[in-house]
Amino acid sequence: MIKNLQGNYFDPEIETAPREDILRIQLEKLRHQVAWAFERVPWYRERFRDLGVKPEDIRSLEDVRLLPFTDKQTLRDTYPFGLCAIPLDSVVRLHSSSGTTGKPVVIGYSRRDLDVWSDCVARMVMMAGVTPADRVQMAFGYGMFTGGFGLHYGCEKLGCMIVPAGSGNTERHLMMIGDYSTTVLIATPSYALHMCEVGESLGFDWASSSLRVGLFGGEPCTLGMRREIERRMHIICTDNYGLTEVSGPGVGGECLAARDWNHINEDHYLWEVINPVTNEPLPEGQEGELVLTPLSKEAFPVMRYRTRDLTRVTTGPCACGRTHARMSKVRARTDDMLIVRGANLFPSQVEDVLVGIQGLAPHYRIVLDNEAGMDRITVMVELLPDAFSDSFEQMDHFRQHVVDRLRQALLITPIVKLAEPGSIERTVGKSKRVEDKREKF
Ligand code: DLL
Repeated sequence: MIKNLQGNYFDPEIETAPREDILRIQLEKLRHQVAWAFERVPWYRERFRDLGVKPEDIRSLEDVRLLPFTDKQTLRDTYPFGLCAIPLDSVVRLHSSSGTTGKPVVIGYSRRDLDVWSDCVARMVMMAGVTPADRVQMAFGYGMFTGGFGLHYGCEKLGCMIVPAGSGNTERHLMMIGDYSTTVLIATPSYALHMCEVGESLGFDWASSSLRVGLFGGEPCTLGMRREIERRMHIICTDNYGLTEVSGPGVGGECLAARDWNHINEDHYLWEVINPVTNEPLPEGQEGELVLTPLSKEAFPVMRYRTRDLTRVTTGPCACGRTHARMSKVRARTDDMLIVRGANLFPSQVEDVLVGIQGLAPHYRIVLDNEAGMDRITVMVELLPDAFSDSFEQMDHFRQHVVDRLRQALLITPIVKLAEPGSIERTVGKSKRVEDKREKF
């Protein structure tokens, strides 16, 4: 049941501020951030000099385009503390995101940075319908990953009772839901799905459990996957978005009025959407790469961070009463795009097809390799126990049906392997669904 579409704000004054006020705050803060980074971080001073830009050149929000982009590589090149704008003894926390190669990306936080971060998280938690009366169970890890601590302090700021269980140990999670009557679950959507499955196998009664809201994030969740979790857990699944380089979770979150969008905390993040190839700005509403400039960062100012996440943004009014812009759910990253025999495809397209086929479980892997110099794509997907049959013919017929559905959507013909129930590895954090074993020529 969805109620309280309006009036459920953590910081009503700013969350419902007229747009012209938001834009004015953004410009003030942008100018301050630019001067802050220029004065304190030699890396920015050099880039500004190369581009012939001075802080006083920033006179309007559009002038953000004068500034240099940053990306993961910038943080690797300046690893660990090259972008730090405050004395290291004023840094009170470090987090990092695990890169797949080389050094991680590390970000430091001042005390004020942590305060702003937990405000942002508290807002988006409340947007999802969570109140101080809720009991929140944490299934993110509390390590260098920003998910655990980020959501923990946001929920605590809101006044919830938080159960810091951490990632993994699904049976213990189920026990805690039962024993502590927790009402909110924080997890990646793929782990939530795994919890559904383990719960069902142990006879856990999701329908009468106390859980009512899922705060899920850290990875994409297709509409089909969301419906699946909602149906099996009997909760409302909400999405929230963020990334380590600009703080962590809390960049944006889903309100209960506009379920397919996440409101961006615009007084703390300036967004741009650009064409990822030409780097040119795109008009509002068009899909492109999200570029973020945090506006309140003391310790690690980051300018025009290239998120690689594909989204579109609207500033149109929202029924929840919030005036902050909304970004569409991130379904893919520019670097997720697979090019298979010249065709472009995103893993989320495969997922969309699979979750729409009765008899398949939402657990799959995509493997790419070469055969005789040609790209080959194999989709391994689990069968639901009920769909399993001893008849080879029936199974092959079903497999062919999956191939046909994928071919219609992707315009290439994959190999499909139907896997036994439970045979595809589950993860406690972010799922890894694609394995690219192709030789690079
Ligand atoms: O995943 C921060 C986070 C933690 C957000 C928990 C929400 C909840 P990183 O590990 O640095 O930080 O990964 C950031 O994960 O650029 C997206 O590609 C992806 N991502 C994060 N949230 C979502 C989401 C955290 N809601 C990267 N939907 C981002 C889709 C997401 N992708």
